[in-house]
Amino acid sequence: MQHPSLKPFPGDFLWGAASAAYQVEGAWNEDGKGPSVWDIFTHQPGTTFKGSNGDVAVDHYHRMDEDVALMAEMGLKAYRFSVSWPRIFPTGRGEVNEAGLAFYERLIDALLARGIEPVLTLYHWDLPQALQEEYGGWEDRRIIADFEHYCVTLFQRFAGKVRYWVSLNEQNYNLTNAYQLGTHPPAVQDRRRFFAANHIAFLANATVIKAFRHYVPNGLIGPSFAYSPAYPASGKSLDMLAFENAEEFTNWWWLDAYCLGRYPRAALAWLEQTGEAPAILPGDLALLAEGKPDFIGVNYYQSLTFTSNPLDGQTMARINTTGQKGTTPSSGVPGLYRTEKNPHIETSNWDWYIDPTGLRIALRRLASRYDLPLLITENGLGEFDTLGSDDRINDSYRIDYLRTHIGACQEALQDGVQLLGYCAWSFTDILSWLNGYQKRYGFVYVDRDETDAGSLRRIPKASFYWYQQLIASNGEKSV
Ligand code: BGP
Repeated sequence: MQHPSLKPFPGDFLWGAASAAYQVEGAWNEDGKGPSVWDIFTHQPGTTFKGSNGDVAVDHYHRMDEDVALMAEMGLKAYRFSVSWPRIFPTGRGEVNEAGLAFYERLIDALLARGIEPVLTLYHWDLPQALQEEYGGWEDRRIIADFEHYCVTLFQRFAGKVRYWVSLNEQNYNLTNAYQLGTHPPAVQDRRRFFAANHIAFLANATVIKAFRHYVPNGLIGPSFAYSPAYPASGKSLDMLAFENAEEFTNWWWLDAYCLGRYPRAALAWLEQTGEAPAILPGDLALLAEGKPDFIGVNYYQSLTFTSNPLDGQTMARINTTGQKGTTPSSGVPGLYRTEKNPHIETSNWDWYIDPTGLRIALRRLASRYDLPLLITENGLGEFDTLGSDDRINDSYRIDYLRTHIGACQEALQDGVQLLGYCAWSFTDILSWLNGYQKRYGFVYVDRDETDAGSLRRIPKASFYWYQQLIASNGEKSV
């Protein structure tokens, strides 16, 4: 569709930016916080880029007032952050740690005082280590009650202050790394265990959404999903079939479970034949149907292109974590699909495709299939940034990325998509889980690297001032 003209963004559009607890807070063992699986994992040699970890991160825990002041200066309308479960329940359950709740209450109050809408993520991967050790975390159904208790504690405390809630962040990406690639804790490589843990996470997600209806009747809740829309490598029928396989196994498997309360048929049939299908107990599907979201949180970074893959073909491969362009191998599932280079789309230094039209396609596919409002909970460009001798960071490549992707949002709105807002990833520079501090995403530069916590000084980049203008003009001024 080529629209002759575009309507302006809605007046209440949420112009935002995002972060996650482990990636910004630091203070990993302060004020009663218990260890998360990431605290333990990153302290083991060889697990992350140059041994980087979130012990200090960008010290947001101690610099929260300064960070919120910068958000206000920028004119943000929304700030998405996550709560660290082991800050609230150091061992996952039992006694609540009031100091943890108080930290988030101060953050929420500081945001509200400046007219910034808090968007609270309940789970951005930092599972309490105690629950991992006690019963294997997401592999045991006992986690459902513990997760519900933790979430209800937050619902009760913040119901009157927080309207937008995200349940699980990128269950698809996190559990694929945790149980297929072995690159996130607990570093397992076992597809059967992957599908089993993933099923339990769906049940936990539906359970807290059900509880949410009772405790936060005026709020809105949904999961954030890492959506890379699939493309076929060519018009050949077998590439089209591979693309259908990829869409069904890497996307609809999650989104159908969240939004329709069931698994896609062909994918489930395949997994039943390979013996990898999760155990679906009586009552599970009814629970999924009772816990459907109000919106879908969309984390969009890139599209992916697929071709066919024989039964003895390409298996899953690890992502580029160095920023050396052109080093990402093909990755796939034998008998289903494998990724293929797309020669038509340029990439970042980490080989992520820069594809704004892919975002429009993503939003339209989701809106048409699920008929739900969408909220972009992450979108941004991870790149090397250089701090100039004049203390400036001219990240024009990031501005180009954001401008074109926000343009795609405006076109998607014209296409009929109900888009509530756009949260760029990320507000400040942050710890990238597997890429250290060199892969920067922020509007605000933070002076530190992998080995040295540095001065942690905050320096707004050129993109900061660009986004400030864009917000002030409600999306009109994207010069
Ligand atoms: C998403 C995560 C974020 C963030 C982002 C960028 O998967 O939800 O937490 O890390 O991706 O990823 P990366 O840091 O690997 O570049």
